[in-house]
Amino acid sequence: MKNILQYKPVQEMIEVTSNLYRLGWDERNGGNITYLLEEKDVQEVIDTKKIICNIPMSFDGQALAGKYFLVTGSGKYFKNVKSDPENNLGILRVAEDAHSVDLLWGYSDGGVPTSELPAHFMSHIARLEVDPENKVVMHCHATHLLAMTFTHELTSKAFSRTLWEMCTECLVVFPEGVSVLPWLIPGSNEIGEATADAMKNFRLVLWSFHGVYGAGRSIDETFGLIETAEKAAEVYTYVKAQGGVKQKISDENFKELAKQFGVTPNKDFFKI
Ligand code: 2HA
Ligand code: ZN
Repeated sequence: MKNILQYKPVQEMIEVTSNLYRLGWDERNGGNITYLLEEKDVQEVIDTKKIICNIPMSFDGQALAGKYFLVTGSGKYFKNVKSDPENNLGILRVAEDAHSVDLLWGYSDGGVPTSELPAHFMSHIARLEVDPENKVVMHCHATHLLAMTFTHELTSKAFSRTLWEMCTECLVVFPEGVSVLPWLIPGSNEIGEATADAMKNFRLVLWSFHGVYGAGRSIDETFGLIETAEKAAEVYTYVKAQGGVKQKISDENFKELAKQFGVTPNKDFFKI
């Protein structure tokens, strides 16, 4: 057996939670991450036949039955993942009954997976249908995006247009835009279903007055996606503080950009 602390997904999880904490996007127990793992890799670091405990889920995870995930713990602080990964992270396998998970490693003080497991697993199911290589779902309380949900019009179209206009790179990084959800109760199946529904068409979903969800093929890609949108929201904050927009990236510029980088902006938000 290889040392689990040398296992790349565990190392990546330590690094990204540390970065999210350092950036101030995951205070206290804020934020949660789920990372789909390859069975053969998991078998190299733990005995997958040894089940520590079985933890019920309140929704149907049939599409994920038998799949393995590295998941941040409920009530755990991202600040502490680096110094004690085995307590703050867990490796789970979705049980064959599809309504529970088997804990195979981690949560060493008797903990359980993130309270946002419904939103994460439902989002994985939605993303895997449109991108079989999707591996990561990440939630954090990115400061400027969160602030913008108090001051900006709360439609996906208006929000996406503004973010695209704040940094030239945005249209290239998230041409589909962002989906904006109204305020909903965290941890509920309702917010999970709404997030997953949005994830069929978007990799970035904003939870009004709460934070953001991102999905991607790797930790780097998902973090980079959130980071890019958050940077645009930060620029928006400065632009507002400096007295507002005096000139901007034109629709013509966007068309040239889309052509140059071979991306198709969301047709509902931008006419090419
Ligand atoms: O886990 O961020 O949305 C803490 C949260 C809930
Ligand atoms: Zn949250």
